[in-house]
Amino acid sequence: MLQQVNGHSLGSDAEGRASLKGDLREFLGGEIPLHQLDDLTKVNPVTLETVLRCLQARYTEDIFYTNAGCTLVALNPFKHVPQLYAPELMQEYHAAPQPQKLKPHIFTVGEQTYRNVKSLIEPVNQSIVVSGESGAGKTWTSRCLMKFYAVVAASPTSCENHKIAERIEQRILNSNPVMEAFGNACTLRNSNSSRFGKFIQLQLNRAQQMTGAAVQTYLLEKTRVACQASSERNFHIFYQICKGATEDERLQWHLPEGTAFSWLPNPESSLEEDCFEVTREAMLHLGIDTPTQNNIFKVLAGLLHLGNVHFVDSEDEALPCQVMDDTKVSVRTSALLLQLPEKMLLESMQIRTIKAGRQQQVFQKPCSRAECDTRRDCLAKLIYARLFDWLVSVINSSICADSKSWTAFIGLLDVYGFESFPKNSLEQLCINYANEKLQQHFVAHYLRAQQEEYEVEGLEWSFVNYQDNQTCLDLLEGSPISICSLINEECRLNRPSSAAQLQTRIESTLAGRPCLGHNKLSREPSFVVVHFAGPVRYHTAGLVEKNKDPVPPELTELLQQSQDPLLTMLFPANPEEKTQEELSGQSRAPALTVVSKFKASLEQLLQVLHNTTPHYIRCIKPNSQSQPQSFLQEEVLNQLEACGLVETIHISAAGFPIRVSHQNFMERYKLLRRLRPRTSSGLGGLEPAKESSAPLGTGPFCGCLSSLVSSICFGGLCLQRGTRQLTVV
Ligand code: AD9
Ligand code: MG
Repeated sequence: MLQQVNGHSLGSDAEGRASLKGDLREFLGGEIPLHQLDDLTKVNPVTLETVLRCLQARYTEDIFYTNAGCTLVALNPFKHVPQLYAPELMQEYHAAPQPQKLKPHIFTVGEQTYRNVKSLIEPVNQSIVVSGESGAGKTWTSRCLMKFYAVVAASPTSCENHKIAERIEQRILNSNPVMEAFGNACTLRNSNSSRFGKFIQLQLNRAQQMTGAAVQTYLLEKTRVACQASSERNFHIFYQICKGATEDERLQWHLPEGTAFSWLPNPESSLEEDCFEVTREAMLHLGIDTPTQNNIFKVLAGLLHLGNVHFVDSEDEALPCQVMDDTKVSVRTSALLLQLPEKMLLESMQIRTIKAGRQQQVFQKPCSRAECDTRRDCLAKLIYARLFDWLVSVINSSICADSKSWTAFIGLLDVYGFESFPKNSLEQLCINYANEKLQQHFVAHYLRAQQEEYEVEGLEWSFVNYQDNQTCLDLLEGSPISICSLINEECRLNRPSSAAQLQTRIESTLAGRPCLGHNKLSREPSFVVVHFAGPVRYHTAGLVEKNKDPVPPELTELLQQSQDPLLTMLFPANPEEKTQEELSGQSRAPALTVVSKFKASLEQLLQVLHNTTPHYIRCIKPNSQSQPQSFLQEEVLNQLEACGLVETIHISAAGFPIRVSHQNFMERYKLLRRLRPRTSSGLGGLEPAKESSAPLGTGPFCGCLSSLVSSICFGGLCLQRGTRQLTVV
């Protein structure tokens, strides 16, 4: 099944390049068809156009993976290609003496990463950073890699400390449908878009068997529970419940067929919602029993009814905002499902409690209609976010190995892709900020670090220019003043500021910054950031409030009154430690803002990544309609440009991708030393290279050596750069 592509061997690489001399037209008519070029470093010349044409030629032939030096480019097929992910193929890559000689595949990356863990001294932690824009295939790729490790790193024993005796890797895989049901949703860009970031560490023991895993999540887009952009949807789980519940469950959860819910827009059928059984089964395997599951679904049904509560202005001065008559039943049903006193539920949305003065006297103030809506939405977001965090902790306790049973990990990073919608807010700002940070990690780790290393070692090297996104990060997070600091300051000052004021502040304070785009043609207050992946307009309306993310203390107090077992656990009456939300509602001390918390968790993630050997997979979306067999050049070009793929290829092609230790090198080529008599001038002799050169033939080198060149020459052998000639000196 596999086509043996020998592009990585030294000999064929040299031939490949030789045949590529000249321009692409000559090459196209040459012997190797464009679609057979499995490494973009072999395209000559390397330009956006040639790279694009090569990828397109491969896509047309249903070849979705292509090497680009140190990274793997993954084109989204937008169709099922089961044979591409078959377990036999996984085993084939796993068993291959040199997996890099097989067709480019995510399994090559997976296998190389796996082998990299092993080292003579201590196992080395690895990470695979999967990037790409929304819908490009990051989650799919991560899932496939998890399946790959579940096959190749399977542990021989089943898990004992669990009711269902089963293999740990199966449980790790089961975390995917659960997390996707609760954390993914249909957006304009992707019908299964991850609305949270995820870093999963697959834990390996000394025998390289997977003994557990730990999941870390980032910034769930909880606003989606109560507010969905037009043509978008709520989290999948809500649709799954409504479609998949049995008659009996419908009765229990007050979900008669055909009920319309405000928070369940676009209820027309989609594939994701057919998965209720899969979600339930996976939850069961993770240790969430059926009664607990039913409790979760009942609470979620309670949220749907809460969303149907609508308020209207009234003449009553004491209570100027009342529940719309025909939605009173929704208050009742919601209170019933959440096991809350109905009156208290209603009052917590309609009346604000203010504590003032030294004695903290309590005053009550009726809320406006807008405030009632905000408090209703806040209640739903609060419950959903706690539920999601709790699920993650349950998953972790079910899959995490104890610290003695693992020695290294392979981290898989799947964060939401770069986003630019007609309207962008704080969520997109955070998402795109995360993507900027990851791009910088790539730039710093690969593009900059490599070139600096060559310079330090005095190797002949002409610096390849690349797009450094530091200026954009300075604009977003730099000190002392940046977009984040200005938004945070507005929160801290706690003053009423309009959307227009925030726009003016950002534009005047940060005027002249290169990445602050021109803000023309906008009727609504906004600002533009020129990201590495393109300009994005952020609307300032509601930005400060979202960043504060205040939780009125009455709402937490209300939930502490619930008789529901799940809510009692999520909102304990006497929490040992006050949570951030509770603090932000009660104290005058400035609470951590959403941006600050996100920034801190991102720093932590980058620190972890920094301490691993990274591998990169760039997912590319061939068209924005999610159609198979459609490769839209303009759209792909933008993505190639945004991720600096051409620069990456240039550096990989011209650089020294292979590092071989002196010891290994000598071990392998010591035979050749006998070709010449040993000179008397020290170890191996350091005379200038002679004419007589021994061709290296096929070997593991696809380029040349860098940091070890001096030691190689010192050993008496010199591998000349670019010539593939081993010279005996
Ligand atoms: V987002 O940033 O979470 O919005 P992702 O994660 O990059 O996005 P995702 O993995 O969800 O995108 O892929 C989008 C869709 O493309 C999937 O739901 C699949 O229908 C489709 N896809 C992606 N990769 C493959 C593949 N290798 N084979 C088949 C694929 N279909
Ligand atoms: Mg995703």
